[in-house]
Amino acid sequence: MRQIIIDCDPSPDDAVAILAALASPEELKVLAVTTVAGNVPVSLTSKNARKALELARRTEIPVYAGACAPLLRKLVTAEHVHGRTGFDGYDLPEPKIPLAKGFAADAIVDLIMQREPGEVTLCCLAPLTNIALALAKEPAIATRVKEIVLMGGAFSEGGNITPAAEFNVFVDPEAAARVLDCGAPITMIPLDCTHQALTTKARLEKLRAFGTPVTEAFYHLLKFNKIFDEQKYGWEGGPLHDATVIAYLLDPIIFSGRKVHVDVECSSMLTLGMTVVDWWSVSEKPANVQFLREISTDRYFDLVIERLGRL
Ligand SMILES: [Ca+2]
Repeated sequence: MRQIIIDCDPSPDDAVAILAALASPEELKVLAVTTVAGNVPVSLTSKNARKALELARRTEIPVYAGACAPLLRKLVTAEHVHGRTGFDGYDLPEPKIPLAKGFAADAIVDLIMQREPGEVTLCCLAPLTNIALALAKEPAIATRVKEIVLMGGAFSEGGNITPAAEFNVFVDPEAAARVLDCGAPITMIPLDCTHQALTTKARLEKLRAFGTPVTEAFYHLLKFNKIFDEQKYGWEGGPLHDATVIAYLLDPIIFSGRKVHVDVECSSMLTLGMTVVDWWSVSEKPANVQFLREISTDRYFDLVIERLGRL
């Protein structure tokens, strides 16, 4: 069984990832949820994470709030996609559980260092600010984690916040660069995969058919959440980005890719936050990432929908 920490900025995608993990107790043990500023400010991502845990009746899982701004830059958020609350589209009750005491990056360090090497997997669904801060406090976490699995970046798909950059990397490119350089085993799931994974009407109806409070809420949240993407891209549905990280842990065969070197552009005005993927190893730099480029979308949705239906 993998012990995981989920670092996130909930929007519904992140919440689907959290709930899919909680619905998989044979494979995953969720040690904590840590939150960061990203899709919306950290006060709201921290609230949304707790709403998701209360919906799943898993209020024993601690939620630690983390960084309210990127390492060096002003925060860029995505209310234009997710609505003002980050959770627009379905009214979940205000959370009753309090935040856990302490700062997310400290909790990440403690949870990893208190365990044996290779026990904890970091699941990163947001700008990587908390992880970079944790590495700054205790660089040894890079050699203690089993793996870092992150949703972020893009290769040939282009960007979703600028023409060149994917949102999570763009918001805190210095943090992303620090994490990619840390030496831990890293698996990266970019837009090249997630833009194939669309919440079509048939998939959302299949989710709703379970008829539980969880599936009903996420039917509406995902439906609202994907309106922007449907209009922007002209697709039938929007990408379900973040749950790919949990799906990878549960069934890695869903994905394929290769080990490559990835750098992050941190200085260009034009391509800030672009992930430069050395697919053909032209730089001969050693690989720092397992970069996943293909996804079996039906298998992905079958898995995620089945897990949410358990709750
Ligand atoms: Ca996210």
